Amino acid sequence: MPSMLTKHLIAVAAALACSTSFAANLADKHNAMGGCTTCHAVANVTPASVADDERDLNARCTMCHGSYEKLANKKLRFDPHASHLGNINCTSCHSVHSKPRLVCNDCHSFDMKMPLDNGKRAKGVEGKIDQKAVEKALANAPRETVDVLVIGAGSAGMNAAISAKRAGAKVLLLEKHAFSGGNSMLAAGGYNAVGTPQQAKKGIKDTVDSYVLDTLKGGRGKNDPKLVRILAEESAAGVKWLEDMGADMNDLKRSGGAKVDRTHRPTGGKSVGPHIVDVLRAQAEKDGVAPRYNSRAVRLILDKDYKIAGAIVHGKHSGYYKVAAKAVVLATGGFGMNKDMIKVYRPTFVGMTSSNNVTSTGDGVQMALQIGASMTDIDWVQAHPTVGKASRILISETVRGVGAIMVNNKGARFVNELTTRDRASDAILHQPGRSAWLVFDQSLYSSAKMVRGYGHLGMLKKADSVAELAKLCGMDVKTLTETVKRYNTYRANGKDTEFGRPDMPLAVAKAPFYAVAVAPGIHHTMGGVAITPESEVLDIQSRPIPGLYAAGEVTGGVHGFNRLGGNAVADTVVFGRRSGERAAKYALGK
Ligand code: MEZ
Repeated sequence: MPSMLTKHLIAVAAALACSTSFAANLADKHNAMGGCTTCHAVANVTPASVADDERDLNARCTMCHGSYEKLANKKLRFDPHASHLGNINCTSCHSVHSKPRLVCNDCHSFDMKMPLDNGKRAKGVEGKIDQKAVEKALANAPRETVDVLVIGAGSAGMNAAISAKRAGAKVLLLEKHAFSGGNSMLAAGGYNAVGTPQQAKKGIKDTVDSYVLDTLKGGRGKNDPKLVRILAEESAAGVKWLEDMGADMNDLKRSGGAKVDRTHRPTGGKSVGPHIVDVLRAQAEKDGVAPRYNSRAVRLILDKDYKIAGAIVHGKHSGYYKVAAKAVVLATGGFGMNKDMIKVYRPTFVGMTSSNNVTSTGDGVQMALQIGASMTDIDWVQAHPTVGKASRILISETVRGVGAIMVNNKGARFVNELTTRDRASDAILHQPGRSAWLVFDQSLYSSAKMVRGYGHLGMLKKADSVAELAKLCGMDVKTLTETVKRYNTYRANGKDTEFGRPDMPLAVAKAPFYAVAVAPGIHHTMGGVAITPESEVLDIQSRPIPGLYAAGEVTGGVHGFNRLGGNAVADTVVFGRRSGERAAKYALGK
């Protein structure tokens, strides 16, 4: 049975195919209306006359076609103009000079077959680097000069750019993709913080020490304790910083491995990532540090004293050029989507699905390695236990946090659902079929917006009774019925005597009942460039490389062997801010 999403896409594909105006390519159609100047500012278009971020082109698209709001077809179940409202540009999806096709998988990586998908992925993100052109650009004078160059416009990069700008630096923020967000955009669960008004309001007693202890325990004691303490100490200030920009962080829940509720997220259980990425992007625009899209840093430059001097950048239209910078912040994310790096650093995960954004290709690690940076914990890669089995969509830890149980393909529970990710993933991989189901009821479905989102995408099985649900999912009816009954008794008694689940916020009791198939997938690369508490990148002799800073998933040391849910967003905000401030201070000689 095709999923709801697939059915919808088939309808969109049919509409595209029938539309004569889409027959060849959009350029022909636009040409007929007035030539190149319909879309471009000049008649004799050359690559150099098109800005890499395509801002002008996008302004022209909406000038004629109307805003995203106007284009959104409210009658459609899925309309990217509505779901991506303002957070991507027209040219992120529509390439005017080529035949129209559905490009959802260029970014989303739904595992399901897409109609009108020719299998070719956008090249901008991972195209082969032309080393000769890099050498040529290195020999040339810089095309521009800044104080601080920030590479990567996910949460870490945008936080760094905003901080550096506010500290008085001239900043350039680069993003290799056509839109901002990176893996942060996909973060569902929340942001771990201690000592916030949200915790006080709920009467939650928490301390920095407790946060540090949970994080070290989750990381099997392999984390850098100094980095962990900074993460905890500055976590609440990071929440306030986001709130001052307009973020809603008012919902509070518990993530796996935490002793108390300290995971902050938007009201109503909305996903945290897209929300804070929207807030940060708007703030970056306001502060004059909007990301320059379609611009990939490919090489870091050192001067003769082994100090950072800038980077070589590849612009989608402008080609290779040099940016001179006194300081560089690497905020390029992890390498969960780089198959070659996974093969080298975590061979046991070869072939495993991944929840990551297509941008997570390890560029920062590779550029840093090239100039002799030191790596820490580089082979520690986290599998998230619950990636959607028929897609690469992450089923957030929140779903278990707010009450779902996890059963195997027979219908039996097999692990404390709130244990750490490495243990939960390992437990699933020991079950028949190496996969599992999350099972929950209508109360949970109604309480969390993100869960309704999975329903919207057609990922959920739904039935009026537990027995029917078991049949629908191919589980053993008696096993699932008894599992649910036993779990509800544990909840009523306040003690899970079977698996020791510490928190059971909801029973599985109110029809209809739901299930979603899940399996472990590569989620976070804990290792990366080694940094000091000041976010300075270390060389192989553990000395800071002057002028080079890093933050977020490109770094190692914060999370140890296993990252706790909610600590990635905290990491990007705390160390993003820190790296930006420190880089600005260094660049300005303060
Ligand atoms: O921090 C994360 O990776 C997280 C909370 C993910 C999730 O399951 O939602």
